[in-house]
Amino acid sequence: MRFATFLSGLGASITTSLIAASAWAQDGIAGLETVGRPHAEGIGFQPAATELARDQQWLDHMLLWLCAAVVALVTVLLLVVIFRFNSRANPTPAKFSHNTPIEVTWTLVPILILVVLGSFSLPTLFKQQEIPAGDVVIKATGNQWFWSYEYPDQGIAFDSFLLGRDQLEAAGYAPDEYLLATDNAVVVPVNKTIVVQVTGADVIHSWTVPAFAVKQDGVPGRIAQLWFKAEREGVYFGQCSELCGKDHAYMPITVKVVSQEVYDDWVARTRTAGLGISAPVRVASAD
Ligand SMILES: [Cu+2]
Repeated sequence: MRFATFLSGLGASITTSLIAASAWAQDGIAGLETVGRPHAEGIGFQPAATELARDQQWLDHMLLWLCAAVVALVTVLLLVVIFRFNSRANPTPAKFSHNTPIEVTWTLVPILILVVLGSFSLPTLFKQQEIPAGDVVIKATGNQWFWSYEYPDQGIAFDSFLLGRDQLEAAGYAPDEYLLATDNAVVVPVNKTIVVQVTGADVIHSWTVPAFAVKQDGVPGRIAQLWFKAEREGVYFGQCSELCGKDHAYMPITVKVVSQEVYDDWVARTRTAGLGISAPVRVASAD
């Protein structure tokens, strides 16, 4: 059964590559800009493409400054202890064991810090977890080791497999997008609320796209939801982020964010392309 799925996916992959190559030749499209992807030796976040991602990155930077302030304070206190209260500088140490003002202070200040943390992080968390009504609903199922997608309202379903190094160019991806690019891409309209229902077919996987700030475990037997509203057209990459077995590193996620017209065109062509295929997006034809 699984082998059959793999074979059909492989077939779909080859067909898609061929369709992709011909569509690109016809339209001569430069393709979408690649926005959300990791870079070698990068240490920052990927560009924030959703409100959730902007919130998350702002929160991260704020917390970094708060942590830095705490580290600086503790370092200063340690230095004071080391230099002012060593046995040479302070030969007769004080013997008292209680100091109420200090104890009240070191209890209240951490509480205050936690209140500040909570008042900024909880709204961000709730915004992620309160799922709005989706303009487009997609079901993403993690399998060992690929993702399958269904657009129940559009009658679309396909599997999404890793592209081999030799397949990247024909599908319009750069050579260093190996391990990120898939044969069948998820396509969504820009500035629309997308709800993704995530589950797993065998073990736990995780559907993650860093530039959208979404990460949701797909647990067999359960449906979890995530949402995002991408504000910028382009290609975004993600990867399965829950260790799921031998080929965990080989089940990436490719999302193409396009205009509503290009999306509608894609839906129409994907429906006629037959089961198991995500048609290539035609960006130039809509411009
Ligand atoms: Cu995995």
